[in-house]
Amino acid sequence: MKKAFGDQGFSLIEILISMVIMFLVLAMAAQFLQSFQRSYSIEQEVTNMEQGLRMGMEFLVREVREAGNNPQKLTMIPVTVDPNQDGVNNDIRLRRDINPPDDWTGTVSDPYEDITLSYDSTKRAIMMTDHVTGAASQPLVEDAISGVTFTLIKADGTVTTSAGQAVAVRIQVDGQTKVKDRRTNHYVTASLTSDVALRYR
Ligand SMILES: [Ca+2]
Ligand SMILES: [Ca+2]
Repeated sequence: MKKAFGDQGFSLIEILISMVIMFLVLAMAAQFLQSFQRSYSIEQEVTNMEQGLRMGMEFLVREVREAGNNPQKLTMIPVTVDPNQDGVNNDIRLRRDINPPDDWTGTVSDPYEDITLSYDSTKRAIMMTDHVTGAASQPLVEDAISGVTFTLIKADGTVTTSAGQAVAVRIQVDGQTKVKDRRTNHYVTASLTSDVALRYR
């Protein structure tokens, strides 16, 4: 008399079904791990981008705050927005007397006293050019910034193009992740804005 399969162990069908279930569980686990990894890598990208934004903004605020520092009443134009005059306000020229000694001709002539800060879309970075030393532009905060805008602000809070009327420089720094969030198929973006009072006013 033939014994039922159930009495002596697993039937072929049972083994097949349990293999299929095991396979499904493994596949689900793999999928979960993969999506976790994806979200982790975009989180890391967002953190990097936000750090770059903060560093870029801190740097720009520090530099703009020094504009017009002028203890010896030298002749200088402290702030010029769009110094390359291409109509895009992603560059600013700053003059300040911050390093001794000063020459008697009344110019800002020491390193870092006459600089242009500008946005480079190729490097996705802020560049600094020192007009005194003639040193080549140096990229700062590379690969995190997607745009920089400088705007002159009047005492009543409105925008002006006249440096003579400006009491502050509004700095906007935009950031964008290097890769897209695969869940949304979009880059993650963020912006910071800061008004820096001009000290020569
Ligand atoms: Ca420009
Ligand atoms: Ca000086």
